[in-house]
Amino acid sequence: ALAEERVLSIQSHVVFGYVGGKAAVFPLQCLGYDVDVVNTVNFSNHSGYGRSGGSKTTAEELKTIFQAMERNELLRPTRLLTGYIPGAEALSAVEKLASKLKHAKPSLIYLLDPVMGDAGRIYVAPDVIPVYKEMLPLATIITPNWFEVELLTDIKLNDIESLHQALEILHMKYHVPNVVISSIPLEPWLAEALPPSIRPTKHSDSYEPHLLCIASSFPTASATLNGRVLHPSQPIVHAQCVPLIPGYFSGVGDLFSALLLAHFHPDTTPETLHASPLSTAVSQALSKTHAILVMTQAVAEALPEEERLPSDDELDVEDPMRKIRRMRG
Ligand code: PXL
Repeated sequence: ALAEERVLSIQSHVVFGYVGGKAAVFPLQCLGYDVDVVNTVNFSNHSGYGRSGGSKTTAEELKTIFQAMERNELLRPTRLLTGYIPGAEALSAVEKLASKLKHAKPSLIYLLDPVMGDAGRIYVAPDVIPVYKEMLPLATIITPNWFEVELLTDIKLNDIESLHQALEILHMKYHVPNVVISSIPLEPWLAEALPPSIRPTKHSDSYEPHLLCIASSFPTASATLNGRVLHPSQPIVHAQCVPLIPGYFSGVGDLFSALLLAHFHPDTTPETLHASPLSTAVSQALSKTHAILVMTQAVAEALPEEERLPSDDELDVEDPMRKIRRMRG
């Protein structure tokens, strides 16, 4: 079946480096998917650098591309992946396409990554927020980070109660069946709230730096536990901690979302309370993303100092370790 699977990927293109489509398309192809690629921007590099050159694809240009594809009968994805789309008008054009595809083919698997910002910094036009809220009911899976969950739900996440509330809004108000929040900085209050079985060990009163990944899904009518049918009244939440790899990486979220979409097989993965199509895909995406980061870090460390470009200072970004320490106070 995989041979016939076709992903339509709508996200950014950068010449240098691996974010957006550059991070997503090759892994999807390696996993056997045909990938149709729409570039939402054509930039020299990602926005973490002080400057970049290039242009955004206008809403008109996107509509022209979608229209021509439709007329030529080239619009036939089984899966849709959307990422960095920096303006509201362009995002509305993508919304119309997603809606058309979903209604024409209800089995379409749509992974919507609401790329808006990270750690309190928004890097798209803020008027995309209401458009993303409107698009949520079309999605099969969404992959917001911690900050993007706050923007989508208008809930400040500062305890387990607010996290539950935010998940409830995404599932019940916006009807998103699968929500994955990856790379949550594991602050002490969050670590304390985890079941001991997944809590990292404590060394001299503090936890080793970890990121938490949460996958929350609504069981479908056919979900079972020990042979008994589960009733879809409560979401099933899986959580996993991964050791934080120190350093600054870009495009990790884009890579993770692509891998998650590639490994999500709702028709062939059994659904139980312990494992679901979502949790199975998340654990594969997490382990592969982690392996790639370990190799990336090893390559960076082997380079002579002056070639380790771009450095954090040049990028004007904060080291995630420092960020976690700052957030912990
Ligand atoms: O990784 C998200 C992303 C994708 N595409 C472009 C970006 C960013 C984040 O900065 O700048 C162009």
